[in-house]
Amino acid sequence: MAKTPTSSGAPRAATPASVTPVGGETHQTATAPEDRLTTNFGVPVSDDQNSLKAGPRGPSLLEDFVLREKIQHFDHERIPERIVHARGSAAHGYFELTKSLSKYTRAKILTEVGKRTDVFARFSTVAGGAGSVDTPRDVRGFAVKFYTVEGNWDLVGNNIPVFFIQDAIKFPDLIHAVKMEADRGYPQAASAHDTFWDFIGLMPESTHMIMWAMSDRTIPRSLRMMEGFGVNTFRLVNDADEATFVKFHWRPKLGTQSTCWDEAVKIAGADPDFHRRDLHETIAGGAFPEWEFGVQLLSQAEADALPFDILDATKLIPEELVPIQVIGRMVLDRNPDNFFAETEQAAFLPTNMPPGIDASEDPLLQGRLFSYQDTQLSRLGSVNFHQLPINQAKGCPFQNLQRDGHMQMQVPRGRANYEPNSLAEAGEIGGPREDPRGGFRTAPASVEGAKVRLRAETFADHYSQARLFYRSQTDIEQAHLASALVFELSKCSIAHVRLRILANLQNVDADLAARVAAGLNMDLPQPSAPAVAPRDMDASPMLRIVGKYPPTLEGRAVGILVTDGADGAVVNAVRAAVEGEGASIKIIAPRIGGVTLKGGKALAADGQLAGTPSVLFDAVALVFSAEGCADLLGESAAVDFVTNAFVHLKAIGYTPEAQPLLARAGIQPDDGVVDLKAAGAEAFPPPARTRQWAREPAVRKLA
Ligand code: HDE
Repeated sequence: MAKTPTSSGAPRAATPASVTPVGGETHQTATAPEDRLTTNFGVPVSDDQNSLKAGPRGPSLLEDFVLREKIQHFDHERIPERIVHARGSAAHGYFELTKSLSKYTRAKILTEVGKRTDVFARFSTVAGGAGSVDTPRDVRGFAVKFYTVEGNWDLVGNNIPVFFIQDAIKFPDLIHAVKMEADRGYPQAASAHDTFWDFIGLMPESTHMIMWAMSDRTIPRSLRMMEGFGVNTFRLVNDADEATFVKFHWRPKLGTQSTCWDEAVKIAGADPDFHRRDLHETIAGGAFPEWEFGVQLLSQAEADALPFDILDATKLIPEELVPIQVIGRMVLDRNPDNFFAETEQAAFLPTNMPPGIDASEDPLLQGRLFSYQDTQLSRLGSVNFHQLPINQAKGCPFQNLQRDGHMQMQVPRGRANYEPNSLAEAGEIGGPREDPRGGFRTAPASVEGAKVRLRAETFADHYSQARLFYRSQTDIEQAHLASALVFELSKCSIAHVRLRILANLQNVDADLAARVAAGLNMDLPQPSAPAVAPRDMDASPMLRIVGKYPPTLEGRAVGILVTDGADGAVVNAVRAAVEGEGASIKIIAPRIGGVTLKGGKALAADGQLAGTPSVLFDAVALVFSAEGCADLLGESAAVDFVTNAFVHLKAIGYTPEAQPLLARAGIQPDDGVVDLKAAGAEAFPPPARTRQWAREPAVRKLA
């Protein structure tokens, strides 16, 4: 039968409330003005299903402005992604000061105890594109925008306290080297390739950062479980214009926690959005991530007494030398309403500093002071990007005599767009005026010397702090670090690239170099000649993760794999024990419709086994019936579920009926494998609070 054209035309899957079926066809009734779909200029749209055609089967007409506007807007929906840190996730929240720094700064954000200031925090990977996965081995960005009453303060940091290079002029080279190789366009979001390690081998100043990058810090368990660092040295400036050097630190309440490398790789396949989902879901669920905010403060004299230069971003100040004072906290309690408008359009600028906070002469920071403002022009396309809601100064008004430009959203009033002007004397609008006392004043640091392109000699020691980091790690962490180097260098096809790294590593630690060489099955070359002989420093246990790990299940996720006929009482007991410690539970079943428990009660599933592997959890429990277990013995997803939980050093709780699956997976039970019937569900949380480090030598050959 020929289809009769109607104004609303296309068949609809469901009948919306406002649509009344008439004579077998659907017709839109009048819609209230406030609910109306309109064009961008407010013209009500009568039909959003069909374009305008010359006859029902004829060509579309150019005059269809509704179609053209919609398609044109769609065509331009993307903006250039960030050249670095393209992949990111963000949240809103607040910062609360707990201790005043009024002796050191006049910034209100650091002197008004108890005041809550809105913040927007964005976490990111560095190397991958906007659509890349969340869990590569990579440094993480940790950028916080404080909407203070004296203008925005952007603290644009990383989850690692030092950086690869000392001078901004090398940044494009570093990033070109780590990103996809120029001719082939791969690998994405990975440092394990020739060009990166070629550059690193030729830049010994990167060695300290490489120690951090190869540690488990670069495979974080969650964005909620990362430290953050301002990295560069900044200044605090008080009312008397006296300056104090400052390093900024964020410490997660849940502790710094990481994944295993094999796990991170598998998470990338199981859930490429692992970190983004985790942040969104926990905030939506009301478990708000929280960080302590701390500072290390140094006078000029204290800075001068350090054995390294605080203007060198490849160096940290050990906490044992200058303690971190905790002065506040940040809580993230609201997800963005719109990813593009907020997370994507957020523009962080290290130049956003309120009066009382100032930059140092760190040559890396100096380059950053130019770069971020500049990059927004190509990314956001207009000098008016500060007017986007996410970038606006929300804690105070912003007003000046800058005018016009692409996408001016404001309608400035009056004739005066210049300063000075005297129009106020004629009763007209004069405009805002400078404020010599309250305005931003640069710390009056003295500067002298000839203009030179030189690296300061105080920057020349490239190995002492790399050695400090490596030797401060636990045995487990040292083994992970060495193994990461072996993994990465094994992906390099050019032999001399590997050799140069081995030559440099010997200046860090002879044992580390030997372990990596053995892992590569290569002979150690001659050590490279360091510009300055490395010194031994006192170990800094604060640089570890293992041992600093808080023994808690809080904020973590436990998966319970169930089968038909499973004992619901055990499921409930595990749930109560785990949720009682602040962790979340997901029920995983062979089929998404869930299972029928012993006694006939239905239990809904949150995930299906094949799509919900154990890599997505911190610990797992197996609550099976004997028949259910027998069914799973031929299911590789079930065997992998158990094997991976075991080799990723997780606690496994099980009912005795699950034993055949444990046996099929070749599990040799240890302290982290808990019989839920014999020991009770309450025996499960203690081993689940941490990884079973003692198990590792039995499941993995580390370098
Ligand atoms: Fe960045 N960096 N960076 N960076 N950076 C950018 O700015 C740059 C550096 C960091 O979530 C870009 O808006 C130079 C150190 C974060 O939006 C760009 C140098 C640290 C983010 C840029 C550095 C960072 C960026 C790209 C060497 C840790 C993401 C998009 C002098 C303290 C912020 C943008 C967000 C982003 C330049 C080095 C952290 C190109 C030139 C060191 C967290 O402007």
